[in-house]
Amino acid sequence: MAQLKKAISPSLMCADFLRLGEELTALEKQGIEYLHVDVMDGAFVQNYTLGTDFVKKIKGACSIPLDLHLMIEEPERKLAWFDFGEGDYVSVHYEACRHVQATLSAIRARGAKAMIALNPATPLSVLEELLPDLDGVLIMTVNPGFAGQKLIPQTLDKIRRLRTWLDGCGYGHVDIECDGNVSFENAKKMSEAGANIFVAGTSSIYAKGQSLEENIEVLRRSLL
Ligand code: S6P
Ligand code: MG
Repeated sequence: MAQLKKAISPSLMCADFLRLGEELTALEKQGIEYLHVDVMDGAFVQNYTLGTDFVKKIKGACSIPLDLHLMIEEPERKLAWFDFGEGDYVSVHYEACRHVQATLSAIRARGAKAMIALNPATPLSVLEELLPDLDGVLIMTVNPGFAGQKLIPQTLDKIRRLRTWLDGCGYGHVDIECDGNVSFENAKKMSEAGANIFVAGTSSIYAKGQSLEENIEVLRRSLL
């Protein structure tokens, strides 16, 4: 079993945009590992969120590596629009991309880590020919498009099967990120199933009633 570091990736679409600077400083102080930036194009998913200028601003304002989640059609034609580089993670959806292998290579060529994101209905078998090109797999544990949804339960077993498969065929170093309803309770189950990067949104660190710092502390504890 691979021993990958457990990392938290706050979903910035859930942040308080009127206090974003303060929140980024708090995340840096808390030793947060990545910043999850959801990019939606109104075509691949039924919503619009953060875009190219936001990515550029965050990159210049903060030392935490980006975790760019591109929920956009034909990401292969649009990678150059985004400001990412060495040490950042970039995920493209298998379902949205016709030239997946070439796209993963293009991400790596910029020094970034290449990830494939899979919708809940997309089987793990689509990864078979891509293993050498992958630094990580993002398992959607809800359907992409919106924060505040409920976990699709069978995705827990999908994480478990993926971890077992990766470890068993010499790809134990490949990260598994989970995205969607990563609550304190679900995070523990996802971690036990073998995920190691946790997208934290309205169900955990941006949950109302407690501070960002308190919520991060509770989330870290549930990942031990
Ligand atoms: C959803 C997006 C996610 C959400 C995150 C929100 O399409 O990719 O990254 O922002 O899932 O978290 P929560 O806890 O509200 O589900
Ligand atoms: Mg996301």
